[in-house]
Amino acid sequence: MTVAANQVTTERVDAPATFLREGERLLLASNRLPVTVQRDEHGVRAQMSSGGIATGLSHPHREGKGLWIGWPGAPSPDGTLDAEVQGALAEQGMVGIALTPEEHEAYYNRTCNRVLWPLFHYFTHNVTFRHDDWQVYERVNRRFADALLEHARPSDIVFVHDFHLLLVPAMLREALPELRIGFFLHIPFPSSEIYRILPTRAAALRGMLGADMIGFHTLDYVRHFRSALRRVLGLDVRSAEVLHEGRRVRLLAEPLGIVPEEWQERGRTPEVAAEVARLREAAAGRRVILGVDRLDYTKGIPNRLRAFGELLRSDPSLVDRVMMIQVAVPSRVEVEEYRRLKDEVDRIAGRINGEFGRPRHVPLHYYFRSVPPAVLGALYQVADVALVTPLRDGLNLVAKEYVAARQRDDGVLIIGEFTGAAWELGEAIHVNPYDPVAMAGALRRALEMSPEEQARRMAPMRERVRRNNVHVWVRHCVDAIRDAQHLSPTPLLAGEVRRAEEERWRQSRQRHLFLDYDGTLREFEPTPEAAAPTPEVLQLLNALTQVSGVSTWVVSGRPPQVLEQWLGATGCGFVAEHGAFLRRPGEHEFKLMFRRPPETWRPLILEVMRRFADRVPGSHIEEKPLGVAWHYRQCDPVLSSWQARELFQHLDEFLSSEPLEVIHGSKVIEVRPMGMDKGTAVHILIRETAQASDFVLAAGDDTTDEDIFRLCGKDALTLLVGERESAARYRVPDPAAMRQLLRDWLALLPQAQAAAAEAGRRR
Ligand code: GDG
Repeated sequence: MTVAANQVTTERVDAPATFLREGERLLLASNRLPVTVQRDEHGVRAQMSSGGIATGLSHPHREGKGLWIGWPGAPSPDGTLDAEVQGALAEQGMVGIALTPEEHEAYYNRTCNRVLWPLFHYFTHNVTFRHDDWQVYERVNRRFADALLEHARPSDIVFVHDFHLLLVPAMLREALPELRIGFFLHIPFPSSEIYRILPTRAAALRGMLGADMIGFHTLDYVRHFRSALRRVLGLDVRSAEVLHEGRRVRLLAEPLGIVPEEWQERGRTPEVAAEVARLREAAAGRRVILGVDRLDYTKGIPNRLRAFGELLRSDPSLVDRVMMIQVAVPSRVEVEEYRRLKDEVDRIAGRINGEFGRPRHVPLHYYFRSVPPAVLGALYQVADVALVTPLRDGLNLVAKEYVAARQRDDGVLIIGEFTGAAWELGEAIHVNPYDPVAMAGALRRALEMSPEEQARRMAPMRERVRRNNVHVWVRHCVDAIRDAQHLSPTPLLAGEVRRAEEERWRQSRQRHLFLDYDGTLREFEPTPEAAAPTPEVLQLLNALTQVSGVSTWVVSGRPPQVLEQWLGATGCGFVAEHGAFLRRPGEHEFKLMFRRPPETWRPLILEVMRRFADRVPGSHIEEKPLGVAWHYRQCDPVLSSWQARELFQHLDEFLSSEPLEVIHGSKVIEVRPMGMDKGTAVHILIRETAQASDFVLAAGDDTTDEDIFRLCGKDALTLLVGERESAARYRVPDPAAMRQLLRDWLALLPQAQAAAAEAGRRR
């Protein structure tokens, strides 16, 4: 992960102009293209549209020499875009996606704007979910993925954006496993408590995990995303990386930047200068407070206007000295909540002007429309105070633009605490947007602030916005996409390597198999007792033990009597209870490999474990001949892993002076005598047969199997079953794949072939 947003300033330098390497192109995908296609008597025209993503990605698009795939803004009744429209878009490096009016309604208006947008912004009461709408959402995501696949070259970097396209990364990954894919969420990722409300929560997370890099604006969103992965998918995410389906997914906290020079330079054009003069004249010496937003309920416009009313009420003399300009850009006007919001804002604005207006002075100038860039630039310059107080906002570019557009170190930024950009803009006045009195207080403070204090606050923010610009942002994202692919975890045993190992196996004379049981030969079950061997497992072990030249050992943490009862008849050798007991092939007794240590510790450990078992429903204690284990599979993943860490720490400290050790295995915390581990046992067995054995295969899924991987010699084929950080050389996905591999390899041996033929003749 990159460093926290508020720590980055001193580390960054201006990015070079380009972030791509030889032969690479950037393929962008977002719901909306940054243009709206319009048809008039002169033909088809593509006109720039405003909004956060359009602002953020236009520069990387121009630099990226690639394509931008998205919806051009007008529904297509027949679900296609004509050649003229695609032609106009192609001229600008864009590809249009067609949406029928019905799709636009179900995918965009309902699923995006009435489920994902409100939910991710904590407006749960605005959420209305319908499964059939989600199917349309899926279908439209598929269309985006197909369009990307149609244009993608292997050397491209595909960068998918925002909550409209959550499923696209996994769709791309499935079709082109090697493709380099990034995903960026521009809105907040909410606390997992809120996220869990989404009925399709697992599918959406899996969709995002198709990417090599998932980017967010703040560390808080990364934290929330990680706990959603733990809680919803049960994934074990301990760092800024997630292992998923054999790949490493990087999680990045990287706030989007702007192009600050554009705002600086725009401020110096004659057009903006004229606009500034006009606005100053209209203000007639009054101080100007500015708000600029899409008219969206997340932006907190009613609260902000009420705070302005509160300010005037608290000090009526201000009426002659200040004015407020609020630009509210029409947005999502087809959605009911947005229409209601407009009515509410109209009413509040009317009330304020009714109460405080004078014949030649209107205190609140409220514009329900978009303004041209030159006017926006002028507004940023004229404003003495920018009031950016969304109730919840992923980042907020307006705050950064205000800072970038200042021509000197003056002006005051007031920013809401629930705005992602507040992290980076630490010198602004921070307010709780739900508290009108605090907001009015912040306004008063801003209006009274000395020029020295303004400069002290504004100068570092201007510098930071200049440095953390969009070029740096895109470079960090693209680097993280590339890096993730280089850091591939333990590779799958496949292709050439598998064929070479197969050959080595076939050519050997003495082969030794050391196989863990739970999670390796047999799938996990909710309780340990339920994981008895299936006929398939028994058949496989029987077949292995009947072939000469193969010696098969089951190496398990299970106590001897369980292995005896379940697998005793197969004729395998056994290492039980993590190396404490041994039974060689053909023997009937388990031998203790250690002198049994005194057991004085047992009642105490049991008491501690019982306390934890009480706290975590579904967990239970297993007493073994030499050790004790606390199992927490099938428990609430968040509560149980938190309690497990606590128990581990507790026991670790408690046992530091005892000849015991505590291990954290797969959903189990276990206390066992020191020095008793699977690796040591296997090491002894390998040493005994060193002369005779020319092929060693060790397979396991758990952290306790790592000891085997480390101690069974560099020539051994070590196999991790599943995925996580491991010392194993290769991995197979799951126990079924492990069994299949053993069956396949068995079939390669002449004795097994002869036995199969014999069996066939007898039938
Ligand atoms: C999403 C997230 C995140 C606004 N009015 C006019 C106008 N604008 C431009 C601004 C700014 C952009 O639109 C608005 O960006 P925001 O960041 O404030 O908001 P969202 O559209 O909600 O964007 C947000 C963003 O994605 C990027 O990741 O920051 O949190 O919600 O650039 O300048 N432009 C013109 N006329 C206007 O009237 N020309």
